[in-house]
Amino acid sequence: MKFIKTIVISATMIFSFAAFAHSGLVKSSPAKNEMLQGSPQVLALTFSSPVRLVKLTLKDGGGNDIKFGFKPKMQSSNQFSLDLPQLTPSSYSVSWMIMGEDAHKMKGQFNFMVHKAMAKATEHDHASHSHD
Ligand SMILES: [Cu+2]
Repeated sequence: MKFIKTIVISATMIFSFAAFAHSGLVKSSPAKNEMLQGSPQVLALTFSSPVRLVKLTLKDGGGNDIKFGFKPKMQSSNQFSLDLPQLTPSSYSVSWMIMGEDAHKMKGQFNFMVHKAMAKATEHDHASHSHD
């Protein structure tokens, strides 16, 4: 009985790995947890295989939706690049949802941070805030 249980657990783990490897975000700009001096101009996402980007939202530290020109497209691609408006200093969270060619949906989320553009990067003081 114990032997059977072990097999079931192993099979579940293998299946999870397969689902994870299916298609996912491999690169972004700004990168996950990146700290920027000043507003980024674009939000760029690279996925491991062609997908449809069905949802993409950007929220500031106060939970406000930042409007930019994202519209879901019918064509699949593994790269997406969207112009951003001027972002004020805050922490931002990006949420995305993709649909693979087999209609498999996957979503994820990452954060980045915009600091005031400074003459000297060394003036940046981390005592006032934290990053996660
Ligand atoms: Cu910082």
